[in-house]
Amino acid sequence: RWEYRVGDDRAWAKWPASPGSEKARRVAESFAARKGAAGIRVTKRMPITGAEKPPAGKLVLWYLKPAEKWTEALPVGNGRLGGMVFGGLPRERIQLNEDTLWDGYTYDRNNPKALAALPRVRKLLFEGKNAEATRLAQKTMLGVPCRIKSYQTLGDLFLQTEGLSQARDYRRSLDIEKGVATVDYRSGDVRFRREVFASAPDNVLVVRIEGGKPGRVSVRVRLERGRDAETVAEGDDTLVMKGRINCPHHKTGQNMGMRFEARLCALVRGGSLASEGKELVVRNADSVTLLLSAATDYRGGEPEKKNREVIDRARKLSYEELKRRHVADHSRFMNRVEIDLGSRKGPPVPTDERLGQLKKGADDPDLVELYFQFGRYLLLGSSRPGCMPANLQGLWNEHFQAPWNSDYHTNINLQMNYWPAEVCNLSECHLPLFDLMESLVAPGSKTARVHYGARGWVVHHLTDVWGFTPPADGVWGIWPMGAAWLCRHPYEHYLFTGDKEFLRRRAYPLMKGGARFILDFLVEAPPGTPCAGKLVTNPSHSPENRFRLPDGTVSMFTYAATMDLEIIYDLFTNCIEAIDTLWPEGGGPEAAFRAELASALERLAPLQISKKTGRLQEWIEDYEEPSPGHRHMSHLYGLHPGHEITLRRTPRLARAARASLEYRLSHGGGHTGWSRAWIINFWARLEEGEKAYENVKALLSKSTLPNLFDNHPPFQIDGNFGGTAGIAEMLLQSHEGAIALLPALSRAWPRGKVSGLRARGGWIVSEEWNGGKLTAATVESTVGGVCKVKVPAGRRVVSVLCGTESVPFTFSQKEDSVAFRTGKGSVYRIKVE
Ligand code: FUC
Repeated sequence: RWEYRVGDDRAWAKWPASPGSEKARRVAESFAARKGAAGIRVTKRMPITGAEKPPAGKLVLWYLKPAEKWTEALPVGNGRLGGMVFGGLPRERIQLNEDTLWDGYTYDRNNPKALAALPRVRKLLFEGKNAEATRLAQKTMLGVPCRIKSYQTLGDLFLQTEGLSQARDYRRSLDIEKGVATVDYRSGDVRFRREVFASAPDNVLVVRIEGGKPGRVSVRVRLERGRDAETVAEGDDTLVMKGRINCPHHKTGQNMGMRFEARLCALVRGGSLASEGKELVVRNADSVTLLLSAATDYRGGEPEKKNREVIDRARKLSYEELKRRHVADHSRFMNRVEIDLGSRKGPPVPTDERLGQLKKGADDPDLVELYFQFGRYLLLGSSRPGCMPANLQGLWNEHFQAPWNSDYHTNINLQMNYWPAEVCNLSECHLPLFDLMESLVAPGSKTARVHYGARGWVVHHLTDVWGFTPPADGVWGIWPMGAAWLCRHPYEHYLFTGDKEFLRRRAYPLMKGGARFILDFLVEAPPGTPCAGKLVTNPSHSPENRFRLPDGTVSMFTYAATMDLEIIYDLFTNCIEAIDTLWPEGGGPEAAFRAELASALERLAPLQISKKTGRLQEWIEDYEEPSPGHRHMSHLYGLHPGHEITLRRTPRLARAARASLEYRLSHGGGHTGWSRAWIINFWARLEEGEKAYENVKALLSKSTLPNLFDNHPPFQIDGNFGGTAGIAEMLLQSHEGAIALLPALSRAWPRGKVSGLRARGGWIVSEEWNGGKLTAATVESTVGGVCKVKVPAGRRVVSVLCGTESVPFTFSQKEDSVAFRTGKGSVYRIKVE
């Protein structure tokens, strides 16, 4: 079958045609003209037939044809170096990323006009003159300039297999337990296998091509980038792609762009290896191993030197050794959590087909397990200690100008990326976020000072790797709550690990700076406003949503949006708890600060329940909502990720939150991946297993791409992470002072087990259930202390055993939980009936 293809490797369109078909050519040409694409290629697509057998292993994504689109390719990543493997024949494309490779540079983007305008903007907002306030704020309060630059692709590795005209028994797969992508096929009498992985222990991307018979591997290797880079061969076994992002200084025009380099070295067994122009050519080898290292000068140093060192070290190891080291390291993380949702062993079906069946309504617990573990895989792949945190696309991005710059959005997206980190037992993967936060303290303190005359540090609705902290994009960017929200992350890290040293050295200083800013930012609501005399935020937004004022005009800009109040409640109560933990004797050096927080908390404007609708109000005034199905559900922050609103402690608020959620959903809420994922978490917190599950299914069927990437659209990784966290939240919660076992189990998973999830307080938990009922659980105590456990309604704890010894426990009616003492390192088995 022939087809016309237009464009380059990133953007193309195709038309089926017999060669010479004039009509198809004309369509293609006009498309090319419209897109300004480089030209028309007539490509012969090779006949490929799929394999009959599935790959071995349970945690495997697999497919019977190569990826055509990037969103069908399979991701590998070691936290900083990523690849998207297409599995193409005769040409393989592996799109590459290095996690620091960004356009842009650091410079002061604060707006010197902001502070002088602040009192006037505040007054206008309190007076209900929102349009005027918006105009003034737009002129004075945005960063200069207010747009940031993009995270970029590193380029592509192409492998052109020589002498191949057809393939049988084709299968490509990604084993997420091992972290290896594989392409298998047969040609003639030979079986071929390609393996790709990104090794963390050896810091390289590894590609291996093997022929089942000696001398059958012939391939041309290229390394390319569409911009700002040159590739040269070095000797006969190495390609070096070197470049510098073209980024002119905003005043002088001098290039400030980052320097980068990728170095690829080929090792062959048998046959020959030579460089021809910009390619390496492997002929008649038994096998070839490619090692690729990439680096930038983002953290200083010479990319060339770093790459040379990495490659020199890696090439001393055999392929088998590299793979063994990688698999051991990778699976050590993956195997911490096992999940079985009562999978039915049906006929083995490729992943894209399974997704298709689910879209038609099928239940597929196996696919949910795979999706859950894939979320963990993606976090491990995009956020290893010492690397950049997972951005909007994690690590994987093929663009020079990515959607939303593939940046760090801090009004839901970056935070959602880290929701699974602790509960899903990848606590280390949380660390890059704290590094980023610490790097934002200095610039964020300057923005706090220049824009608000405040102490502490602030981040608005997005940031980048260059320390961007002022308001971005438009008036909706004047949302100074990013840092305050982020601060719950290091505190959660402490709660889950019990690591007091971390709390003292890293979490608390970040939290204190975040709270310091808020204390200075809060103002008293003037007479005539609801909650007059109370402390409120101003200016304020409920992220990206709008409301209708009594005069009929629509605005986004306001004061005291509900989410602000919830974030502040969360941050201040966490700070107070942290102080009480670190300085139990009255707050020690932090006593005065503690008192300030406590008094501000008391004066903070309360959450409002609408008298008209019974819903939790999104704004302090009961405005009409022009977008009732808006994707953001910011006012439910107190339900999740916060815990200001819970079923037992604040039943009235919980009912109101539920009413808001139902209203959103009945108007089309959840239409983006992350929004849908958030809804799973809300329902889980409301202990509504069926509703949570409906949304798991909706996430998979409406917002999931063939490679299981989340689809905003376009691809955005937050939905993957939020979905994984939501599934965990259905199975285990710990935000109310006790470990809640199976709080929101769905009937779709009548029997199953999960092990290795973590709970606040330093517990590692496993659960088993049958007939929809919890049967047993174990709790491993990693820090000691009293363990409180809550079982689902209708179940009762009959015994707690440590080894063979029975452990005394008490039952508290009030807390509806049992409590027992634990010793650090011991495992407790809880029997339930
Ligand atoms: C927020 C959302 C958008 C998108 C963007 C990256 O601003 O409102 O839906 O996810 O982040």
